[in-house]
Amino acid sequence: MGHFLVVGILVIVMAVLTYVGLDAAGLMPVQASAQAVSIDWLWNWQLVAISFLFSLIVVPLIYSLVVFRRKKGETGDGAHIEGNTPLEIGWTIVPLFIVLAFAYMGAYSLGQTRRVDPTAMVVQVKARQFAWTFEYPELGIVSNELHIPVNKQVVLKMESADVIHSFWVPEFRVKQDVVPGRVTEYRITPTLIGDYKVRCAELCGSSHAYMESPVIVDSQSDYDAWISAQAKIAAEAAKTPEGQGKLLTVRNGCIGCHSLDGSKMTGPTWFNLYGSEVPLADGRTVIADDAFITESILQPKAKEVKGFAPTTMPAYPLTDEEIANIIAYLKTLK
Ligand code: HEC
Ligand SMILES: [Cu+2]
Repeated sequence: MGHFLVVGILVIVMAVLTYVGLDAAGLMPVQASAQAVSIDWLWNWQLVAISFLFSLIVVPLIYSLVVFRRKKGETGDGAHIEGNTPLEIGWTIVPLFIVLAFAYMGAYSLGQTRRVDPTAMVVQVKARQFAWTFEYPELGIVSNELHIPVNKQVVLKMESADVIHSFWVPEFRVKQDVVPGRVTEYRITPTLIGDYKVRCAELCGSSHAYMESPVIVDSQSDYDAWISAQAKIAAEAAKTPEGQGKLLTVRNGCIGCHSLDGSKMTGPTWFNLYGSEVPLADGRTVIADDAFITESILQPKAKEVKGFAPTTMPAYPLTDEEIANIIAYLKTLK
């Protein structure tokens, strides 16, 4: 009995130390949403269970190795033990209840994260290789940054233009796949003002690792200011062809692959592109005029720019007017 008492105490001490260590390791980023509360609660109980089970295995193991090792001159066999029915019933029933308890806690936590606020604000999200676009349908705003007001539920209605992506902001905890041909929903009630980042959490192609966009949780007044500034920009842009062209490149996610400042991304930069000589993979060069740009948008595979993979750019079936607007915009980038 003395051994059981000692091992029992050691297991509890080890479990507490393991839990305190894991908790202090700061495995989670800050908690920035109402949904994160129930997830962190569940996670915390998982840590308790993990710490206890770890100790329950490791402590008796090490204790036996040390205390029951063969002493000098000992040559006999150990005691022969044949089964123990109460023990077997015990170690079946107790884990059964623990698993059932965790199933209940998991379901409860899932329910909490899916809680619907009927007044939630809607933002439309479009995911494509390799950019996120956010549309505020009631406000006519399109952006590559997601701005949301603090302490208000937002529902993201998400669609993919190509393959499966996944919307993940670690500080909000919840994650949702974006699947082509379907609209998936992501509900979030941000509770902490700050700058975060959405990352794509589903391997979606060569530039998957760069598929991230700012997610900004604003105070209500900062949010209102951002909305009115964006609305003004959109209204102003809609008046000129180049402004409309710029909006099109945001809406279609072109700037997920093309930089405006000369830096190289998945695609060639647009800085000083119009009228320049573009080297092609087959050794020829072409002038980036209206015809070449139009062809590059409608049939990206027709001419391959040197140093880039033509397969990465999807064809965009845009109208003549839209393409003319984009060209007008490209001309301004110098
Ligand atoms: C997935 C990444 C990606 C997206 C999104 C994308 N492109 Fe491209 N684009 C490329 C790559 C890579 C090339 C170079 C290879 C080639 O010629 O196809 C390219 C080439 C081009 C060219 C050829 C001239 C040059 O040197 O830049 C134009 C013009 C262009 N893209 C316009 C657009 C427009 C307009 C959009 C949005 C409607 C767009 N692209 C969206 C990757 C992309
Ligand atoms: Cu992705």
